[in-house]
Amino acid sequence: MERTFLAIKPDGVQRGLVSEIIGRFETKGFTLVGLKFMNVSRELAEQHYDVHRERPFFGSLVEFITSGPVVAMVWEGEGVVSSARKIIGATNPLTAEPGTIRGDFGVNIGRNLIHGSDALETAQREIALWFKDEELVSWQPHLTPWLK
Ligand code: 3AN
Repeated sequence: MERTFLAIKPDGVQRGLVSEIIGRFETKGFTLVGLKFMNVSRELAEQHYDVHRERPFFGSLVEFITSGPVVAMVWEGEGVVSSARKIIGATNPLTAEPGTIRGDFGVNIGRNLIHGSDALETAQREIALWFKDEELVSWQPHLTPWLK
């Protein structure tokens, strides 16, 4: 089953949006398989954002993600990688559609509340980077017939 990596960034935590954000994936019908509340080391941040190493905002990106605790998560479900990206909304919260997390709560591209893997291969890389195998819980939710 497909899995994706999501992280509520320090601004989402500071603004008290943890339950609101988690709720969007839970009520959609995706399955939570990994969750931890943690501070991010500079090393992990730099590895996570490695593709942006040459971008002018790389330094501030690493600074920001290491500035306070984050909620790191793995979610499972059919098509979860692209669906989660839709639920999250466009990178710039000012152009993100209302109804998306960034569209509803964000105003600043550098403070866009949540990270979501952008493709299946990225998801696999990020899950392996942030979680040990034994931190992931495989389980079958007792879904109502409507979600099967
Ligand atoms: P997304 O998070 O939507 O996948 P990416 O992967 O293009 O967006 O960028 C990673 C992160 O870098 C974004 N979440 C955002 O915090 C930051 N970022 C992207 N573009 C800019 C920018 N022009 N200025 C500042 N920060 C940016």
